[in-house]
Amino acid sequence: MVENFDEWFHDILEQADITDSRYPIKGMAVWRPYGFQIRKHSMNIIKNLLDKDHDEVLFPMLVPETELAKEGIHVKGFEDEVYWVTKGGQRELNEQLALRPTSETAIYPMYSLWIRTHIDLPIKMYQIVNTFRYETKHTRPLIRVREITTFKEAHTAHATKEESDEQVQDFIAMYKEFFDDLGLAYLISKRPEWDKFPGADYTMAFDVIMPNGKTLQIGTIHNLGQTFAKTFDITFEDKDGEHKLVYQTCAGVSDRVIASVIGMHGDDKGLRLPPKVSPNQVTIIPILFKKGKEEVLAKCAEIKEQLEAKGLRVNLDDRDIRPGKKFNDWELKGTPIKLELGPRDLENNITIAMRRDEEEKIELALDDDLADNVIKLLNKSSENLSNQSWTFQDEHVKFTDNIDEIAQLVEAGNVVSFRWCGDEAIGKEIEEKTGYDILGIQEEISEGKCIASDNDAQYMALIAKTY
Ligand code: PR8
Repeated sequence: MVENFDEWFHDILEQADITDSRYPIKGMAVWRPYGFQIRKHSMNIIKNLLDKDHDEVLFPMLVPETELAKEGIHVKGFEDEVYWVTKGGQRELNEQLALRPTSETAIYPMYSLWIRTHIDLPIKMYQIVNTFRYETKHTRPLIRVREITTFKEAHTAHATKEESDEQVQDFIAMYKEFFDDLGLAYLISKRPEWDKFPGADYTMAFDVIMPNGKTLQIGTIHNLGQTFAKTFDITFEDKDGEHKLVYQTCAGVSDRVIASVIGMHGDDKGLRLPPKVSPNQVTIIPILFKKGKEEVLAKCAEIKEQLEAKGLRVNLDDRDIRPGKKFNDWELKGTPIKLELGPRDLENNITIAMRRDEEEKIELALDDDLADNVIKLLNKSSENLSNQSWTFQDEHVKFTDNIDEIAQLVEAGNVVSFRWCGDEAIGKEIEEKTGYDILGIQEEISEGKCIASDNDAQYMALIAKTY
């Protein structure tokens, strides 16, 4: 799987009924029922986190060209990626309309109307929408799509720069919680100047390391400073009656999060889904013989009810096919726990539990504690997936002081950390020489020399092969 991860990833999406890429537009796939459930559960997690502190809104999908074009740096960053609506029926539109690639230019003109005085601040809103980007790099389902179907974008405005910096930290904490729930290990870095969001003062990014060693950016938080406030005239009257520009931030995560869940946890047999997002947390597989069939099925239905009463998502696979096929299907689809029940188990009043993340088979008594015991196993499974991800990451970040060693380490499937002076020209030189991307800086340091110059090092930085 590690050797041909891209192929594995492509195949598993089809085999496990996640998405179907045969839709006749490049970069746009169909969510199939099983994938849609994973999408729904993961969306609910982030939605609940956002709901604590943000108001949900919904803006139109079309943005007038005049608004999109207002913020020069921003539009430059997106101009090659915008889809345009130019006609209404047979008529050319007076003004062409952009399909939002992201919604700054849709939202901020309205913020300018809504924000009047300091009591309107902070404003914290989010929406979960589809956005469109005419990506020119190789498209891949979930990873680089032209229609992002679950773009969770949050937009905030504040009275002071300090508050906006705090907001960035709050988003980081929120995304950590989200990714922790999915058992994903992540690297956090401050993107280099040349790779920040168009129009941002600075960008903080979360990256995961996929099994083939390539990194995937799965979430970004941008401090927008006052750039958009100036462009869209977003001002407020402060306590002293003075008119001031707001400070803004925005943050976003996409379908890529699901790609990471699939990629980071999967194995040769298929998906290994974290219980929090798995469509079925438990799949019950009856082992049926002619004799005692009714009793076994009745008991399975009873177990299903017992577990559902504790809030679990349970599937009873009573399809008329061989149990072996059912086991394979659910291995492939990654149900965290399978419960097997045959006539002999029924006689012994037990069921055999199998965790997808481990080989071990566990006997559970069919008593009142069954649901609690299953929940314990689910928790262990979550924890194990998370530990495995973090261990993988720890083993795949390697430090070097020698620029000539970077290629060898990256080609062996690692992300490389190195000391850097922070100079942009030197940074670009490092990228050019190695052919990889600097993800960003992890922390400030005060020891050692830059890997590529005589300058003192300022930062510990990361470089990788990226998606
Ligand atoms: C913003 N504005 O837009 P960002 N396919 C899948 N996922 C993608 C793609 C793609 N083609 N492009 C980006 N992403 C800001 C923040 C509102 C919200 C994912 O930021 O352009 C990446 O994981 O950095 C990225 O981190 C996230 O969307 C946000 O996009």
